[in-house]
Amino acid sequence: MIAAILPLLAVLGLLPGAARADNPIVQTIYTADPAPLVHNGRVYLYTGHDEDGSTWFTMKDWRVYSSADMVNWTDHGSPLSLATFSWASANAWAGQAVQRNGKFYWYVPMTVRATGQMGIGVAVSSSPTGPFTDAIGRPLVSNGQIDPTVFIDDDGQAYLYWGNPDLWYVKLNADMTSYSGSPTKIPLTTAGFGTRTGDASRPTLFEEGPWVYKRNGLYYLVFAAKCCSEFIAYSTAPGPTGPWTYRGTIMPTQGSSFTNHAGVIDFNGGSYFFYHNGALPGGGGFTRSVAVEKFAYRSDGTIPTITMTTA
Ligand code: FUB
Repeated sequence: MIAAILPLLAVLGLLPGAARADNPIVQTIYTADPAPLVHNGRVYLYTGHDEDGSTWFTMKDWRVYSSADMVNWTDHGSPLSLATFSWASANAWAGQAVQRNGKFYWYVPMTVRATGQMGIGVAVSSSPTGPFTDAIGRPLVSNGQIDPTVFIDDDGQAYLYWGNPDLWYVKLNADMTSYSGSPTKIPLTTAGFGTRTGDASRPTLFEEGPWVYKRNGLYYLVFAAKCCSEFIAYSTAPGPTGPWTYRGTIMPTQGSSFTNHAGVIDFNGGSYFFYHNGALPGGGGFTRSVAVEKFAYRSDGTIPTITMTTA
């Protein structure tokens, strides 16, 4: 029995004396699209779940892990799945959770059964590990685009950003489950998001997977750039809606995956960059694994190049 449990403990960094969690963070299943959340002295890591042997992004549920030290990770299972949303039919893709007023709101994209298009739902729980329920019983937004990131500014205004091929945002109301005004397109200029060559329909590097946050008064928009050997790049702005200035590449590679997808946090005095690749045995573009690297911002707030420790 002990012999059977030891490997599981080891991959989750749970062995006594473990100094550092190995990458990938999760070595028991394939996980993708990491979205970390710091709450009450722990990092909660929300991920997607690639099925064994997948040949497409046939994802059905999301997973939660947590850690108090970035070494030992606890597996909280799957508190959210397509089955949570009566209106959804497929494609449990990249989301992000946030805490407000003692509740946790998890924004996730899925196929809307009635239209066949991607839409974004919002699930709610009183615990970061769930269980989560569908907060409104319908998509919050539904324009065929994906990869929501949620950000609450210091003045309490919350924003939801998402998109591929465009980049959209909307101002969320304080209830976090409705919004004011209409979804607005962020202008994808080459000054804001870099220059892509070889695809006249997509002149900038922005592909998908936006991740918005604020640090020392500067707004950051980290994103997956240029399908289909995606790398992670970022832009900064003086405000939550821009104007954005392209700042360059953070992580130049995607390992043996062809996508990459980032989440960035500060925790216990360190800065951490989460991403995914295909580093587990059998891994690849549809069998991905989440990983993390510690890094330090430069004194001017720019982000250095970050290298994968496994690919
Ligand atoms: O995991 C499915 C999709 O792949 C995500 O929505 C994209 O960001 C890419 O990682």
